Amino acid sequence: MRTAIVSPTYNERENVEWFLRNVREQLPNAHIFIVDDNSPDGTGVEADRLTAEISEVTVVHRATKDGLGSAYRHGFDVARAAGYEMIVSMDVDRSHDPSVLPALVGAVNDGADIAIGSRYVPGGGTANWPLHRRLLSAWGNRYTAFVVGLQVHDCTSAYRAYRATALEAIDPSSTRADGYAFLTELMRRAARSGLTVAEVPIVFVDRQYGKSKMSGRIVVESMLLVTAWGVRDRLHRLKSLLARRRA
Ligand SMILES: Nc1nc2c(ncn2[C@@H]2O[C@H](COP(=O)(O)OP(=O)(O)OP(=O)(O)O)[C@@H](O)[C@H]2O)c(=O)[nH]1
Ligand SMILES: [Mg+2]
Repeated sequence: MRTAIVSPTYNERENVEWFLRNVREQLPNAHIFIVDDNSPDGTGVEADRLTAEISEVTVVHRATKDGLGSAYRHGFDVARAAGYEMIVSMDVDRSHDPSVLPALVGAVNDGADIAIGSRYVPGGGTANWPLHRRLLSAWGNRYTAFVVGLQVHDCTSAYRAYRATALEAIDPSSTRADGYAFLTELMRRAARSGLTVAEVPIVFVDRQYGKSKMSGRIVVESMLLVTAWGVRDRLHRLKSLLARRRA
């Protein structure tokens, strides 16, 4: 399958060259789209310079920082319009190990609609994350899976491979959330569309270079949205149950 990698960047100057070289080594034929939001540290300029040395790289420049969700939505649209049959989403900050790429892409080639790089299946985990971050992520995921009724163990991992037809069914452009909630919303839609999801174990490595864009606002956005979806789904079920009784 013709494959594209979509990777948003904001101030990843210390990471972008490492990222491009390692992804190129793992998947020699995949096209890489970097979506840069005019990083003040010059990540976009550095990525442009590297296109001369590393094949099949396109840098998509956007004028202002508009959030991770928005950058992924934009990158997915660009890759789909270019006709790629499989689209991988991946962070640039070295948290997503490029050596997992063949397994991730392999799972979609073997028939899955979506393959998730998962921290919460046997063999997966997190390296050098502080305790509060580990607990927040692990319990956030359990809470989300329970409330939204997902069978997936890691619904906030951004490291994923999608069949283009799966993205079409999910329609990411019509989502609004920005942080983890964006990733969860895509999984919720995938489940509703009956798409098959495979999980490939990953060990998530905390970033060593550059600054985290994680914030309290992102966590709150995610928890509120998940709770609202849970309540809405249950009300919906209750209503159809009552309607059936009355009939
Ligand atoms: N284009 C664009 N990329 C972004 C934006 N925010 C984050 N990114 C990129 O999205 C990826 C994930 O962002 P991170 O800052 O690592 O967020 P995180 O993974 O949730 O948190 P940490 O790993 O703790 O930093 C990285 O490649 C970032 O450079 C944004 O507003 N615009
Ligand atoms: Mg990160």
